[in-house]
Amino acid sequence: MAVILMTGASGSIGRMLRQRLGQHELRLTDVRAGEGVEALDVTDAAAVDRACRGVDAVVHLGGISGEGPFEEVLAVNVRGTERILQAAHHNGVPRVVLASSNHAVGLYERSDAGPDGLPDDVPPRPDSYYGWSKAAMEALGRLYHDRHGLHVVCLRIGSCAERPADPRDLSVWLSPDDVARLVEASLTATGWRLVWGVSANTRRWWSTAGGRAIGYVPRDDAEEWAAEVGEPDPAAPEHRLVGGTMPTGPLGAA
Ligand code: 15L
Repeated sequence: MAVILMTGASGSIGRMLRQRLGQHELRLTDVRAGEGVEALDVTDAAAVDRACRGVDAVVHLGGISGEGPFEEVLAVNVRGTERILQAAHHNGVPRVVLASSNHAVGLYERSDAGPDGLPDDVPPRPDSYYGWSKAAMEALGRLYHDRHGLHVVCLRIGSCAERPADPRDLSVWLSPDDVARLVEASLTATGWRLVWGVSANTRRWWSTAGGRAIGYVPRDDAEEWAAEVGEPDPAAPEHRLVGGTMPTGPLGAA
């Protein structure tokens, strides 16, 4: 059991994790207070520092979760993550799990994947300002690992939802139970790591190596919903590209 500070606890992934990480003492925070959730603006360095006192790990989910104006993703995602890492270091918190995203590398294509799938640690190739902010968060995590020895696991999350919603999800879905398994595994991992956040989907084309290395064993498979979501169009860019439709949307549009 660990004392875990969770940011973004009222978001969709936060809600999934709250129900599934009950064996830990969770300190739930979000930009707005809610039931059992304290208000924490991740860009407020003093408040973040106070929130990090006496915790064993931070699960940092808070931030802008889709494309937005550059200044906004810079302020919230990048500066907010710097505040978290700084406060973790200052308070002797050994471990931070960062919610990165497939959009940090959204412009890779299926043809870039080798026989073992697209590696977890392919260099950044963002598909949007949002994806760029996630790549910057990963780099900040590396800085804090290299300079201060923090263990930082950056999760390159696919499409995390209760159920697959469209044909792309047949490959990139991350189920609620698997995201909990992934975070649980990340809470004992060491070093600085990039790990795909994806379930055991039959049509997965992203490597399983990074997850295996930290003991993440996904169990769910989007294939169960294949008939409902329909078949992908193999010629469509969203089928070819890691980032789905985000790489073809306008830069900076909320
Ligand atoms: C993400 O990182 C976003 O937060 C989410 O809104 C989806 O766009 C997801 O990736 C995805 O790629 O489906």
